[in-house]
Amino acid sequence: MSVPFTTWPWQHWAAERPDAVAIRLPDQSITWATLSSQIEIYAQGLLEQGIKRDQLVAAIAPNGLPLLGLLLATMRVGARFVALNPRASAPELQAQLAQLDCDAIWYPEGSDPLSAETLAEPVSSMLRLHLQPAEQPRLVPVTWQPSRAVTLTLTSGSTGTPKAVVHSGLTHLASAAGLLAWLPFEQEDSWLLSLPLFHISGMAIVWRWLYRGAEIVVCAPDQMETLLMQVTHASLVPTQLQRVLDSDAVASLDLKQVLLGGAMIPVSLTDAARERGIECWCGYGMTEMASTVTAKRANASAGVGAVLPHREVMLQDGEVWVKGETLCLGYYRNKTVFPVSEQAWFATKDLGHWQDEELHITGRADNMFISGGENVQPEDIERVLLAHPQISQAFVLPIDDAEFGQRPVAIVSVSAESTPYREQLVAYMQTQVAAYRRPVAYYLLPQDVAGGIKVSRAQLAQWLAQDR
Ligand code: 4YB
Repeated sequence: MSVPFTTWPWQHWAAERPDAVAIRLPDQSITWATLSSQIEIYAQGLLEQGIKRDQLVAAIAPNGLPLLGLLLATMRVGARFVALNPRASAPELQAQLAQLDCDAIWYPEGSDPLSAETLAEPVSSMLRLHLQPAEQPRLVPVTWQPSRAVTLTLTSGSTGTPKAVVHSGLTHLASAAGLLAWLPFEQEDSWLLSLPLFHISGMAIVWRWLYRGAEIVVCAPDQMETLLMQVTHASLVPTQLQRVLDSDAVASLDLKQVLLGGAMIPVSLTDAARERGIECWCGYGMTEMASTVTAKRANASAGVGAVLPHREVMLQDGEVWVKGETLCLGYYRNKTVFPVSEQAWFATKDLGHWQDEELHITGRADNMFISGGENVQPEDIERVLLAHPQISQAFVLPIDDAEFGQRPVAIVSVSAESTPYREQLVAYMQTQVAAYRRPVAYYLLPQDVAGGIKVSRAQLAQWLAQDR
């Protein structure tokens, strides 16, 4: 990909279309010209507080203008930005900050995500940043160098210990360019920042906006449903779309495209959306590849589409390997960026196959377990459960068993909990899958695990072992 900008993307758009709206908020619009000058002033504010090139700035806040502004101002001074989940507990956040060895931390005035009185070293001596305009404006002596590291994004993967994935402006822009070569997103369109900036799916929205010079719509998480009615584009995980379809808001939507991803996307869901006039795109991607790798307009097939420009996909022994211009610079450890692998290819641990030039994802290699000598792939059973009209979410996990080694149990969300869902599911599964793949127990998905964008299997396993 040839680099599309010779200067910071917002400065490019401020020169090209100064009066066009860049950011829309529930009560205010900001043009590219205003945005660009504000970023200068806030970037100078960071310099005054001592932030330097290559330092790491951590932010703990829900999506909103301050968080987005800090991301842009941090990049502007040549520092690196990492957003952390504001819903994580204080000990979790402190552990992440310590592991990242951050130079500075920002969180909104009035919030106390780290529980200040329990702050311990090294976090207690990290610089506490304020989002403030410069007192004595001066030039920010950092130029746009697209291959420099700009963001870190935590991804938990299968191990549970999050890895910090480093991307440059170039890897992010290559991701945006490739998706937008297929998915129409024009300058008069608006993309809702509908997923958190601490996840690659939220970060990718920012770079599509910067790449196109279109409009981004930013709101607090509790205003999302209202603002969905005022945008042309949104990225959603399948459960979010299900919630939208179940709500009254669906009647007044003006959405042109919804990009889905992050988990298996049931065809029944995209069919139901189309019936309400919402066109869906299905994507498959991961943090290491700056979000989407394959995509397609939703259709009758359960596949995840073909490989987007600037990426490559290869299957080896049934596992998906990826590479390309969107591949991250590496993982961040001990203030150093380590390449994700020795080769150019990254092993996703996802299992897949090609069918009619389309990639199909069948599950993750590391979710497989053995029951009575037979291989059980949980996602195969989950797909059958999800085809049941009452089930909106399904997870299958192993529990230890003296006779079989391990056996599957199912954790589900059902549409009407009052009905005797267990009996129905037992009868249904008897007609659908072989005995060794039938769950030996059914549980309802606990609310505290269901929140957030992705249900963690590690957390579900812990819940099964302790709290059930
Ligand atoms: C899948 C999967 C799929 C991921 N089927 N398993 O902009 C986007 O592409 C987007 C739009 C809406 C919602 C999410 C996204 C994403 O970026 C998702 C990217 C993501 O989930 N990254 S991750 O690092 O947190 O997890 C990656 C893993 O998620 C993959 O390795 C797969 O196991 C799984 N996954 N899309 C089935 N369509």
